[in-house]
Amino acid sequence: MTRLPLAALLIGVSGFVAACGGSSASGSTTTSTGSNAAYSAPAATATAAAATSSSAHVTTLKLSADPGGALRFNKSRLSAKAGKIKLVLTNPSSSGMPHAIAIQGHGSGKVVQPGGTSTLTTTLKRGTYTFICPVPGHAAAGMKGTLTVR
Ligand SMILES: [Cu+2]
Repeated sequence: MTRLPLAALLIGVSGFVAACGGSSASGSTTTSTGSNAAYSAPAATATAAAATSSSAHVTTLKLSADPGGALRFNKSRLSAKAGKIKLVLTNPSSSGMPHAIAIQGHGSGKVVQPGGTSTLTTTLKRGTYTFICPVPGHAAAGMKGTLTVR
């Protein structure tokens, strides 16, 4: 007695689910393909624009450590638009010592040996920031500069 209603219930439920899923799937495919085109066209455009602009907004700034072994970067000033900023520091193989790139208060790339590249990606608002080499003593010796975010 209990099995029958249960089975019937299960069949009924699965039938329902199938019917629901089937009809809503095909229904929404048909309906919302049409309405999608009209409705989510702006949304899709916005998403596409956001994706494009977010990747376009990643400002990559390249700099390098002094190839002659001095405790300085080859640039003391950098500037970028507000948003996602990627700093790429090349540590020339002739530098003879480890270096890294960091922005005070906004993270640090990893310390890399000569021949390596230290990368830091962060999101910055407008303002003035100090980029440094976080290896102890390097910034104090002059391995730093100013990053202006506009
Ligand atoms: Cu350094």
